[in-house]
Amino acid sequence: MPSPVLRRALLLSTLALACSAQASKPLVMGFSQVGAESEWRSANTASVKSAAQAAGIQLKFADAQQKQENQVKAIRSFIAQKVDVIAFSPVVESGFETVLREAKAAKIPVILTDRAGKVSDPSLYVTFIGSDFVEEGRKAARWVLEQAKGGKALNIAELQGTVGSAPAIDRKKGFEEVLKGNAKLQIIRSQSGEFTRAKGKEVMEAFLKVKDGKKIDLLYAHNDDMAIGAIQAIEEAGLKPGKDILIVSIDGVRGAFEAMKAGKLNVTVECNPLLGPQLMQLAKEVVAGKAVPKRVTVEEGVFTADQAAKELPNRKY
Ligand code: GYE
Repeated sequence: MPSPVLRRALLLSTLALACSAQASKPLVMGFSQVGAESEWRSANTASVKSAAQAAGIQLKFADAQQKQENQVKAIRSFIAQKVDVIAFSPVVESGFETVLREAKAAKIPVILTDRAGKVSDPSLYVTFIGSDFVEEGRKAARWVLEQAKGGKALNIAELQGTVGSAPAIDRKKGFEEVLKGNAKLQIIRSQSGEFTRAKGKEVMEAFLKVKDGKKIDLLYAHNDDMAIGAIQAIEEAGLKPGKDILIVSIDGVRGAFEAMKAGKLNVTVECNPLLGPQLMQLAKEVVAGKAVPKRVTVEEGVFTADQAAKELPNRKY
């Protein structure tokens, strides 16, 4: 039988070991990504993965392939695995209420990232980090207004993002808000290109085939990938993108800068996908029980074709 002093020393060292094991246990994050639909998304995924690694956070990553049902399944499986925190970028705005209640009941904090979600009870998520999509739509429209100076009329075609997604809803809203009341700037065609190049091209082809006597003067695409797809369609129709049809899109990915350098895209509104480091920081604070702001936004700019060559080497995505 060890002496009482030795027993106490043994007990203390066992406790210390247990505590340090607890302290070094990595935080586990379940992350449900939208998919791999665009250059933006790939950059966002890379940022989340590398930031998790740098922060010593164990990441359980699930790709929803642009389907809400896959996201709901992924979130349920994160709950079953008792992760420390769940982060996800909602494919569409509504329909997550039930699964978010399940996460709350399991006491797992949820962080919304990139895309907002609509819930009746704001306590169902801790914080939302992402861009101001309405403002991005306004920035695109302000550029359109400049092109229409002197009372020029412009027929506008719009390629919308995924139906029901926050960026598609908000980018349309901000754009229309700025153009409102200007009879010479009309959106004559508008359809979803699902944020992909292939669909952007397909829908633009259809737009160009409509025989109603209205010529498209300007294209507003809710992301660069759809604009890049549309550029192909415009060229195949024998027209010059960036000249015969002016093009404004959103994201600011490398492909957009290359298209601007080639004179085929006129302007891109920046939307920063490199949210990983901020997300990991927030996750640590949330799990540690610290108070965090309910909304965290990202600073962004607007780039025109004449800036493309100079800016291209600085682009990180
Ligand atoms: O603009 C688009 C992507 O949610 C902000 O999703 C994101 C959007 C981005 O597919 O390229």
